[in-house]
Amino acid sequence: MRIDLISIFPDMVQAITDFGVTGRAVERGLVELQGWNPRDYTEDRHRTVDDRPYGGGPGMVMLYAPLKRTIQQVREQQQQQKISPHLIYLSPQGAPLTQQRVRELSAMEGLILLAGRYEGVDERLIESEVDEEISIGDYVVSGGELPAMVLMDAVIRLLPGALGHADSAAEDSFSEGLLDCPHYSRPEVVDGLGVPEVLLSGNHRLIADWRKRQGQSRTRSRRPDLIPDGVLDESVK
Ligand code: 9D3
Repeated sequence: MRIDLISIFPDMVQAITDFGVTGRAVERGLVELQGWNPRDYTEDRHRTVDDRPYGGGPGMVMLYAPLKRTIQQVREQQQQQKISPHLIYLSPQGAPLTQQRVRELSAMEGLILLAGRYEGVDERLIESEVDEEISIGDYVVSGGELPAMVLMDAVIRLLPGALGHADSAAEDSFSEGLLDCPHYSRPEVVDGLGVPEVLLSGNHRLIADWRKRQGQSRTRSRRPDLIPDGVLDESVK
């Protein structure tokens, strides 16, 4: 997969390329990642990427022309690799990102992620170039870069070969979509706090059943919105 990030802070992709699961995926060549700065595609002496909004009001708007030229460069590069990329604008007005959408995006050959700053980008660019607008949730962050990195992380870890065996198995398990069970490790007692007996029993059927019920009851109490009607065992209620 190829992912291009368009941002006035393109170096922020290093959070993805230099660390952890996503860093290893880049090393292994599972994903090719490149940052692009629209400031490099300006044509004025001040390298202007933003201006005041028509109609007045606070804040600035990202200019159409430098973004359009940047997108054209990126599209050219992806086309050289025979890729027709899907262009996503990270925006508070977008549809909230879900694991279902992450799975679909991870099957695509090429993504272009457009991260805005200031109040956002000129609407005409969205109309002519953007395939999809995505938000990461109903809270305000300062720009589209962190949302773009959240999306990249979620997508890249699903690429075949990115995760270790244990993780990929967990991804497929029945518990997908519900909250996880609690986890414990050594020592058996810490500050007088023990470990649930069942986890020390060696009975793997009993342990699997306990974990499933723990996940279900936590989901019921903390995130009832995640539970489709009629899914949980009667006995958990
Ligand atoms: C007048 C209100 N504006 C500023 C408070 C709106 C606004 C503009 C730009 C709010 C946030 C941003 C920058 N955020 C993003 O670009 C963004 C975002 C987010 O803030 N929350 C969740 N998902 C996303 S995706 C992109």
